[in-house]
Amino acid sequence: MAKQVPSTDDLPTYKLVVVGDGGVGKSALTIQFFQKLFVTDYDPTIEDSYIQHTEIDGEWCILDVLDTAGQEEFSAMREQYMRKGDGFLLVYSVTDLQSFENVGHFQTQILRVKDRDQYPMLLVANKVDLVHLRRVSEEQGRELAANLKMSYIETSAKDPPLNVDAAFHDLVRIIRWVSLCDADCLVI
Ligand SMILES: Nc1nc2c(ncn2[C@@H]2O[C@H](COP(=O)(O)OP(=O)(O)O)[C@@H](O)[C@H]2O)c(=O)[nH]1
Ligand SMILES: [Mg+2]
Repeated sequence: MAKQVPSTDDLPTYKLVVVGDGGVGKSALTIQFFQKLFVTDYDPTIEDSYIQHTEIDGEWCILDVLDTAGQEEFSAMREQYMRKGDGFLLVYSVTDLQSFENVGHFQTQILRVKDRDQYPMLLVANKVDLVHLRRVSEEQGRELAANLKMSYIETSAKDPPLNVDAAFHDLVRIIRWVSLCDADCLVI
């Protein structure tokens, strides 16, 4: 029997923001999560948000996700989401060393906007299916995550997807966890 979705009014909403260099797979991950399909030629300039009711660890919630696009040009939508974001997926591609090296800039930007020294974030190493093109190892990824004091997950947005739901769900778990204590428990 289909599960009953509780009325929207009662549900907590989590605003999640997907950031990272162009081409790392932000849109592919977001669309794989929301629409269960792998996109190969999604317009890199499109910045859009998606909403879904979902059940995570037995608790229903509303996920409101912004798939960001473009680094330089001003985007009012992104500014607003950054400010209101409850958690951030920091995505790089394991095939693109530069995107890995740029992760720190995104974290700095978020912490500046939030005026905090910790915030719910998850480091996402995407495109792990491209084994022969891999330039950033799991060890390097985990080391960076430890340095930036965040959790780490390896994903592939390509079919069959790997850890795509897990990435979004883990971020919600981190947000819930932090809201139960305070930001101090982010220090691993
Ligand atoms: N093989 C593989 N390709 C991916 C993966 N994620 C994204 N891509 C491809 O990488 C390119 C850029 O992805 P896109 O989601 O548009 O990147 P964005 O600019 O960060 O939104 C597209 O051709 C995607 O199909 C992945 O996990 N594996
Ligand atoms: Mg995109």
